[in-house]
Amino acid sequence: MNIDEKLAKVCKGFCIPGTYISYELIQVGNVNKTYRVKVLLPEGREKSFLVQNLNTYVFKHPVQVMDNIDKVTEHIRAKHPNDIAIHFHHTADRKTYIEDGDDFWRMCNFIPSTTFNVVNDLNVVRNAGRAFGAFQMDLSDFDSKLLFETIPNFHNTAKRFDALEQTVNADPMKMVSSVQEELQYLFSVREMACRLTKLQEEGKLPLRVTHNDTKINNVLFNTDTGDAIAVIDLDTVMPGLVGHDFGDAIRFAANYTEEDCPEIQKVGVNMDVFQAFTEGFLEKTAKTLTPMEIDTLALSAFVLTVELAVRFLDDYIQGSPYFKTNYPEHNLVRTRCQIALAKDMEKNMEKMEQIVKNCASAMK
Ligand code: GN1
Ligand code: MG
Repeated sequence: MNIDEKLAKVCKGFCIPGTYISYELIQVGNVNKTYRVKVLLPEGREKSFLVQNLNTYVFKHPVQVMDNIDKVTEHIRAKHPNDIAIHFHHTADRKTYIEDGDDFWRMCNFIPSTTFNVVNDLNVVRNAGRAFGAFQMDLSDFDSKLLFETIPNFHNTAKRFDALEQTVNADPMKMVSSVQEELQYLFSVREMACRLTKLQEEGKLPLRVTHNDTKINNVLFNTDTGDAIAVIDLDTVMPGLVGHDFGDAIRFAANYTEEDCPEIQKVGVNMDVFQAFTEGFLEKTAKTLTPMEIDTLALSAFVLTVELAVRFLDDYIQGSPYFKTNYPEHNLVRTRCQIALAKDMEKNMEKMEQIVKNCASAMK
């Protein structure tokens, strides 16, 4: 079956009235495949939907992913019944997914909006901070025991380092000798990068329900006003630390470049973006966070950047089975970009800490 036939079958399976017309591949996201699908409705109008093929190499239990999303979106919807939100279509037997051979499909409404891979508009950045902060606060009364851990130890930085060590020892593609410099840097910052994991294990940082994949392109913005419309990509909503969301968002949004920029001399933390995101995020969360959570926010940006470098490099050494790549060295380029960013964060750590402190006291 070709992709048009598959997508037409998916539309039918989700009981969409009308006929499938065409699709457009959406080039966002490093694991799942996303299509914007056009359907001709019976009344003659065209309508877009979003169809996704979930990556089951990454998500070993995709039904659990959908179950989590259902519960979380219902919880949020109950608090904001009038907000625009993602909702998934159901099959005739009320499932939010279709399993067809190796394919795992889901389908939701298409929300006209703008997304960003790089942002310079500080208003947009502040709104992204507010959106992720509000998302976490909306889930502060959600019982985390109801959630499956869709990817165990997802942000356990120490385990990510252990995994890299194992891959290096196995060296399945004989690539380790070519990445010595990268390995050397990463292992030199291992202790600092594992501080969040350690504090969590010592019970010094509370577990919350977190998004865990807070790239700014996971926020949909109103094209005219720059206001955030919705937080999307709830595949990894799980118990986690506030710093996982804050840190990953900074890693992505506050970098001058995209996360796979090959020109590493351009990579670095944009402190204005750091400040704007922090203002928005703390506006929503400062009153709830513990002093230790606030004190470790700046560190978390470094931690998440190193963690991603470790994951990209681990995947590269294995021949890139996990992340989607556009060319063979893609994961190496991503690794180098994250390392350059981590180095710049080390240099700016005191400034970042000061900004967090100032914003937190202003918001309390
Ligand atoms: C993956 O698929 P996407 O782009 O939402 C990854 C994140 C990484 C990100 C790096 C489940 O997210 O953890 O931060 O790539 N998601 C998963 O771009 O591994
Ligand atoms: Mg994701």
